[in-house]
Amino acid sequence: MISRVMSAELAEHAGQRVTIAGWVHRRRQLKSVSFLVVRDRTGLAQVVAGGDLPAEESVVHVTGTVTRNPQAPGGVELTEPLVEVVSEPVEPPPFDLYRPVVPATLPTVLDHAPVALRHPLLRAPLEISAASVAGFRDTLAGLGFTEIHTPKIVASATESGANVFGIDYFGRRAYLAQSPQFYKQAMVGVFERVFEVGPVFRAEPHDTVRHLAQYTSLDAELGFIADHEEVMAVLREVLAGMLESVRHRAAGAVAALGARLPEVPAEIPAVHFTEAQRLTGEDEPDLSPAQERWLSDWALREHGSEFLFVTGYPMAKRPFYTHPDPARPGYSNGFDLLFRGLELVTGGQRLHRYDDYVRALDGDLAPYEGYLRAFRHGMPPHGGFALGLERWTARLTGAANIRQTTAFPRDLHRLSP
Ligand code: AMO
Repeated sequence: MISRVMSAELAEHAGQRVTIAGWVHRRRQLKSVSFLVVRDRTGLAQVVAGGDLPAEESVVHVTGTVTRNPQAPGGVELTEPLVEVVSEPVEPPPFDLYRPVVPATLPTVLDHAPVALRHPLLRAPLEISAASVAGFRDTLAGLGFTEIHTPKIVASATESGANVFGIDYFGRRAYLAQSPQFYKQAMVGVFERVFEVGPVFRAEPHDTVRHLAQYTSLDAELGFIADHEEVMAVLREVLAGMLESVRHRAAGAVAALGARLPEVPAEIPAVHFTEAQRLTGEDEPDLSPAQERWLSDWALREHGSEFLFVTGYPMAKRPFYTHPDPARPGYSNGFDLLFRGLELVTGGQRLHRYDDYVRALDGDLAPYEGYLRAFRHGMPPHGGFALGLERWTARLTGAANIRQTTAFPRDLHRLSP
């Protein structure tokens, strides 16, 4: 094969003979002329072809002359082509991948994900995810954070015992990690500032549009803070950096989906939990999804912000590692971030003294022995947060279901593909 030219760069080669490679996105046999549309990772290229055309989703190399044609995508097409079929499909795709709108329901798309995701509109959320993660990494690296990788097979539940997957580990009881919480805290003792991008597991018994049994958690943790507000300030920078990266790295996907990207205010508005209860007129110890939606609408109305921090959740509703508010000990130095009606991030300040952990765990230390070792050897005041990548992408793209933003979702019913 002559060195390969990508479809997006064809116009730079007008008049030359070049080779492209990709999949037959569409074949169109008209009366006087036939076209092949070839799809590669950068887009589509039109080929003016004669004779029999290979089936859709065939993998092809096409060598042809780059010829200007204002009507072709990108203003050029390949003429006088030599088409070599590299790999032929065994069966047609489950639906026409070339239709501008996806002509299939979500279950059909998910059942056929390895091929369905080739549709440009189904691929687009994954491009936005990838760009978001790149922005997360860039921003935190720029702020002196070190990327870490922690075990996903662990000895104890981190968040609550209720939704943890138990597994057999060489004959011992073990669990799939619900979060990297304990390890990221321990690593503050090593690097001061750390982050992780990784899978986490929740045996969610609910079949909802916002819960998965495995999702990608974007975690950060930092030491030497005064309180949770410093964590919130870092999170603000991270959100801005993620959006900046999406604008640059995934502009095509954003345009294809018509996604409206939010502004991140210089200071994201915050309400205390008790104030949120007063505003919504309810006094349950947690916020319901309806309250989260109401508060998001309120933040947009009152502060022109699509993001809202709710701070100071009751200690009773937060995990044992949560630091109380020194001024109001029944309430925490913890926060949630709501984005477009949904909880996107949880975070806060943590306990950092060994004796505080002994009290918080009520003496039941055995399952946490490994974790607690960090605190026996001096830990600075610290805190952090975790952002659910699929929820973020769903909210950015307007996807009604979180399953539209992950290639191979895992839920109550889905273990394959
Ligand atoms: P939490 O359990 O609130 O906090 O999770 C953090 C964020 O992860 C996302 N999320 C989910 N996304 C998809 N499917 C699920 N089943 C699911 N569960 C949670 C949400 C949520 O805001 N260790 C703490 C974080 C911290 O304090 O640093 C934790 O895991 O977007």
